Amino acid sequence: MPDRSSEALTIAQLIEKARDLRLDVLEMTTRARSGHPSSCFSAVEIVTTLFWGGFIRYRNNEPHWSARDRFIMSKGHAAPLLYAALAHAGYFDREELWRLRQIDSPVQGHPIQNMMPGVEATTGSLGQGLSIGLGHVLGGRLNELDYQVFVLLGDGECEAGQIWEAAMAAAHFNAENLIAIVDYNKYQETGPISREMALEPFARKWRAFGWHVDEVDGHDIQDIIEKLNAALQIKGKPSLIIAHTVKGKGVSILEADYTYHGRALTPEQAVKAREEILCS
Ligand SMILES: Cc1ncc(C[n+]2csc(CCOP(=O)(O)OP(=O)(O)O)c2C)c(N)n1
Ligand SMILES: [Mg+2]
Repeated sequence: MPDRSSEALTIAQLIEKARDLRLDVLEMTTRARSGHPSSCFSAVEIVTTLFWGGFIRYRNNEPHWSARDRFIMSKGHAAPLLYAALAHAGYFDREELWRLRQIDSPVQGHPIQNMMPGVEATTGSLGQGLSIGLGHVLGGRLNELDYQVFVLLGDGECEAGQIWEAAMAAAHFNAENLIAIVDYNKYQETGPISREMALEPFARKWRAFGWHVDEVDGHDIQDIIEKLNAALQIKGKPSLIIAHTVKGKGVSILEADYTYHGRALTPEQAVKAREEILCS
């Protein structure tokens, strides 16, 4: 199996890739006139680093390669970001992205397992992805495969009870091949996390559940690389990385107003957003 770091892009290339993914998500959701661009933008650097920082080992021509690392987009409403990453990773033609949310399109508004190559899990009903990830870890153990499982969670998603059931189980099973990353953008659908249902003291809760916990600036690719490398070294317990992010990162209109959750930009707004992304 290839060494993770051997396939990594440079930091400058990763920043460029992140910009390309943001632009594609913007284009997809603007054309579809729906979707969750702000939920994608907070996670762009995390997903970019996982795919091209040398962390996820995959074969785009063999999506079911048994030893592949698994990436579960548990916050399934960020599907456009997942599809953009998979297209850039060569799983399918980038033209497919423009079919987002069309009737009978396989590029559905939320990911459906195997409907597009590389989509590992059906998600969108929040709270399930960590359990799915743990299932993959336990399956790998049974099959004597040492792959890594990465799960991307939303912070609002962590208000769901099943997350904590999975957290407890993962620690019980010493799931050291499980790394969960929380996109801690401080907002869920209807408002600030602190108002709707506070998570703090968040890190302490996960530690109390038996996890290794680290925190990261979720838009600083170098920092993400370091924290992922540290998590890969942890033995005997699962790892959680709390990524502090900005919802809508890179587009001022989205950063400024959480009510844009689940709303695409108009074509006119998108022109300005594109300029902002290109200038960032
Ligand atoms: C079980 C469930 N309940 C409610 C929803 C509706 N919903 C979609 S996105 C969302 C907010 C999620 O917030 P967060 O996890 O913080 O994601 P963000 O968009 O901030 O990245 C909600 C409540 C859902 N998809 N699934
Ligand atoms: Mg959130």
